Amino acid sequence: MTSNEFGSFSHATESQITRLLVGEFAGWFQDCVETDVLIAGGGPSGLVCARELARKGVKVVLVERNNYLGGGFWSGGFLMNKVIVRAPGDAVLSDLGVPFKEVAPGIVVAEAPHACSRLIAAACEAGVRILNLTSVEDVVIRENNRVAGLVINWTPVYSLPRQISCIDPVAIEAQVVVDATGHEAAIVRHLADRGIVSIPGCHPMWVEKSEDEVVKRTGFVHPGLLVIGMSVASAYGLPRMGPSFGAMFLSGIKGANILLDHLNK
Ligand code: 48F
Repeated sequence: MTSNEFGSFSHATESQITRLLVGEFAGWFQDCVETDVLIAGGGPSGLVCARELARKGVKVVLVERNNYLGGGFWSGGFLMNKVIVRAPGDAVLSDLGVPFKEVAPGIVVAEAPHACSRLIAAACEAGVRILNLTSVEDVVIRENNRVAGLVINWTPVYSLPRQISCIDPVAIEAQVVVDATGHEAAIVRHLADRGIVSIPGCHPMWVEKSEDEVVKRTGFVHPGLLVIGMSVASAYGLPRMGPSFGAMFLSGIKGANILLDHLNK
């Protein structure tokens, strides 16, 4: 046994650590493969929606292709780490316990790292199951093209040379899928590629119009598939909004409320 200034670390062997990791992950992942709500994208809208649902007792799995969560919420735009939120979106910052100051009537600014890390922690504390470094590569379809889940693979697989990356994906089934993949609207796009829906893409910037419209149009875009956040703008051809985050929060909350009704929770 070795020791240090704080005492000695508990006993462990290398094989034991490996076995514990595999066992814990396998059991946890088994529980993820069937869920109430499956959210693609861990940006501000996806995290707010996931937290809201999980804290009301809904089983939520969130899939994020990056190693880190937060999407565009780590920076307020143009590599500046302050985030702007227009009222009434600031209520979400208050709820998360994020400090902010009012810099113009109804416009507040917060530190992006503080706001983003609080939001991630809140989603984890609510019980959201998170699969990071995991990319959505397709949708699962049932009768009448209802979206019934997502096809996923580990993100690093897509960086491998093709000759060594013939690795089949796996799938997660869900009662409802949420597209929170931002401007890409990656899940809606999988349907559009098959001619099942159309996707106009977002229009040029107009913050005042965009934030209201994104919240208003948040909802089901197809059976089994709900859009929130900037995916709404891409799905409906709405203007983009730039670095203003109130609509991302309120779209996430509206999406969660629609799903609570839908799932009778
Ligand atoms: O882009 P993102 O932050 O989307 P959002 O929640 O918020 C948009 C704002 O950040 C900002 C804005 C308005 O304020 O214009 O851009 O709508 O987060 C989207 C997340 O989805 C992930 C991506 O890595 C990001 O973290 N994502 C995108 N495609 C996939 C994905 C995919 N195919 N599989 C898994 N994750």
